[in-house]
Amino acid sequence: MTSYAAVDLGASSGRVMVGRVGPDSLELTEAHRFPNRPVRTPEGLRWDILSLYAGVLDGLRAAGPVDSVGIDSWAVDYGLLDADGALLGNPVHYRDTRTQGVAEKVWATVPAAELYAATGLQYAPFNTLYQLVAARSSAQLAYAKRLLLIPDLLTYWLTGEAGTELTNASTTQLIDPRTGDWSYDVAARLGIDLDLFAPLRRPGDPAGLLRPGVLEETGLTGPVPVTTVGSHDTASAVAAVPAVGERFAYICTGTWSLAGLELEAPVLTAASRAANFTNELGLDGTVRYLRNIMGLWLLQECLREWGEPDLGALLSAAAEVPALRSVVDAGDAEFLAPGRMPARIADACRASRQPVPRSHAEITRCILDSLALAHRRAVFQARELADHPVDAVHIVGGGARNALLCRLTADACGLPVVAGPPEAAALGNVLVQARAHGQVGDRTEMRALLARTQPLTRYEPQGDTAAWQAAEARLSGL
Ligand code: LFR
Repeated sequence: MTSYAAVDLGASSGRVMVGRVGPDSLELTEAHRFPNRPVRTPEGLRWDILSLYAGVLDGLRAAGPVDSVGIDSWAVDYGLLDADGALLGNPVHYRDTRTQGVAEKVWATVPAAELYAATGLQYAPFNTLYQLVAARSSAQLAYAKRLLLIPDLLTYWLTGEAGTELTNASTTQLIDPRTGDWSYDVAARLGIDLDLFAPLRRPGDPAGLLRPGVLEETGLTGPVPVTTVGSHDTASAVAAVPAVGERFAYICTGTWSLAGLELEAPVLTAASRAANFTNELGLDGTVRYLRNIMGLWLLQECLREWGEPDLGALLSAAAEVPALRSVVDAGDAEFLAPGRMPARIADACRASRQPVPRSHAEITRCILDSLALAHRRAVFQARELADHPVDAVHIVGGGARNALLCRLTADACGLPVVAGPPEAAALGNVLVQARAHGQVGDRTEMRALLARTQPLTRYEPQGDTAAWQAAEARLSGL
């Protein structure tokens, strides 16, 4: 048995998991879980990166002896370092408003169609490219000598070595998905200095050894290597989709729903751009062809406002509410910012002349119906735009535990849903480390090991297809 520590940071919590891998076994246990609480400072919404780093150290201490460590987190955000390697300020949260109106400025220099053809990335206001243009005249950026994406920053603090992991770099909108190298032309035209980025590294590459100070603080005995994994959490989660064959779609659920396909090559067509599909990079040169859907963020924000009621009871009550009474566009950037979520959902229903959900159960049902509908839309469009057959939909991540969401997604798509594993990102992180240490083979073997060892639940489609079609038509007409 070999033990790997997987540090997996999500937008609302971080965890350090320990994966134990044997010849035909894979077990995951949680060593430590800690909250991730963004802070609204006078400058805007910021990540509390020091408390996250403290959580990582606590987690490594709780994990005990491990053979390697890997780190993944959400994408696009970064820390800036000065010439001494010291962090300049708290990393800006991707939900901060600084990028409002920036895209239009960027498109005046590099038209949106050209940007898509060069980078294959969906439009999202928070892509690193827009964040860097928003920060253009800031003192911090002027002083910065190094930019490290969040998992690369934590790796740097753990090992002293700086790199830019490719799957996460592909979310910056500065990478060409055909070559896996920087999009030099786009960067030059927008005045973005690519020298800020440390050299690219790929999942499986060594990322240094835990520094003596880290060993001391965590009680670990060295040497302990840090191994580069798919450091974008979604890349790690897709690596852990327990699919057999290639005819599958996946939905990585958590704060976001990332719904799409694993492809061998990017789809850079005008139709794909119009549908706002992204071509992010995955393991072994694969493309994560997917769309961002607001996801369980909609529900998390309501729960926060309602004082965190019991989720199980709420979901049971939501299951009893009549289906598809009101739906909102769960892909709408209107829902990106935090705050007043129940009211914003009610407003969206009112504006589209649908019944306004009032009780907690009704609002929850509206959210889950809307998510299932957005899942359907993304799976159907991806299948068509990439001309790729889909026999089953895999739901991985936290939403795999939400039976109502899984059932509604199966019904909406008219396809079987295979739900699990819920800790897909951590498992993908562990498996890439295991692979780098020669313990598992290629992606197919990794997936087969997951399918054999992880409990999965299958949902056969049962719903009324016509009702979902009608809801889709209603939504398209909004
Ligand atoms: C999911 C995720 C998405 C990315 C969003 C923002 O955790 O990484 O893939 O679009 O967060 O970084």
